[in-house]
Amino acid sequence: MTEMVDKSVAGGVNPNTNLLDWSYDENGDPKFRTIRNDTFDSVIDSSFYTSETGNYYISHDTANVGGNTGGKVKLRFTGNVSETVDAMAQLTFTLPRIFKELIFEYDLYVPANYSHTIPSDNANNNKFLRLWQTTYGFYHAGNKCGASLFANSGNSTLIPECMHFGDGVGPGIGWGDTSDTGFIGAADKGAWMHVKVHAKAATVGNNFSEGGTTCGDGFIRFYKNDVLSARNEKMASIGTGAQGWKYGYLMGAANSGFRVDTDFYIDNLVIIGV
Ligand SMILES: [Ca+2]
Repeated sequence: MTEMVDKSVAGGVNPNTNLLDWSYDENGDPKFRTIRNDTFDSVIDSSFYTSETGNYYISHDTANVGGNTGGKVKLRFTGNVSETVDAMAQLTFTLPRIFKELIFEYDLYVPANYSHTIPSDNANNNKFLRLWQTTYGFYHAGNKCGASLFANSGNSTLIPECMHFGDGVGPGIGWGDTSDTGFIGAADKGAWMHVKVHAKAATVGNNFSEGGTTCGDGFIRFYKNDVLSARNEKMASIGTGAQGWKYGYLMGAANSGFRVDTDFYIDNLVIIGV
C-alpha cells in the first residue's frame, strides 16, 4: 500500500535516519499522513478491510442510495420478527501500524426505515465504532475506545466509550463523556450524514484507575455534519510504552436488533493519522 504525504508543507529530518523525510515536520515530529482514501467505486479492498474480528454482512453496492449511484459499502442488519434477536454488520480495518492520533471521515447513510427500539431484554447498545491496539479483548489487551448508539424513542443517542478495567469498553459516564441525544433523529433517516471522528491516545500509559478517579489526557471526538457531537475529553491509557490503535471497525453488533432488514451505507472513507 502506498502512503500519501502532503508535500505542500515543508518536510523535516527523520530523527532515525538523519535524512530529509516528508513524513516528519521541521521539528522532527511525525506528520499526519493519509492512511486511506476510499471511494469504494470498484471494490472493498479486502487487504485493508480486514481484522481479527472479521467483517459481517457487508457488500459492495452500486444502487442509487439517496442520490449516490457510485460504489459504496452496504451494511445489512438482517431483520427478525423476534424482538430479542440481535443483528450485526461491521466494516473492519487493519492500519499499517499503531497510530497515536487518528482522524476518520466518511459518509454514512441512515435508512429511512431505521427504528432503534429497546427490546424486552433491555440490551439496546449498538456499536458505532471500535478502535483497539493489540488484541480485541478485555483487561490488559491494550488501548481500546469507540462509541455506541443507544435507543432514544426510535432514534439514537451517540455515547463515546472508553476502557473499563477488566470489562472491555463501555460508556465513560462521569469519566469525561458527553453524549449526543440527537445524533440520529427523524431528519437523519433516509439521508447521508458526514461523520468525522478524531481520536488521540493519552500520552502516558497506565493512567487508568477503576472508577474513573484518574483520567487521562486522550480524547475521542465525534462530529456530525461538521458540528461537534459526542466526545470524551479525558480518555486514559492502559499498559506501558507506545499508546494508540491499529485495528478497528465501523458499526458492528446491534444488541437492539431490527424487526425488518435495515441497510446502512458507508462511502468516501478517509483515514489520516500520526
Ligand atoms: Ca463511492
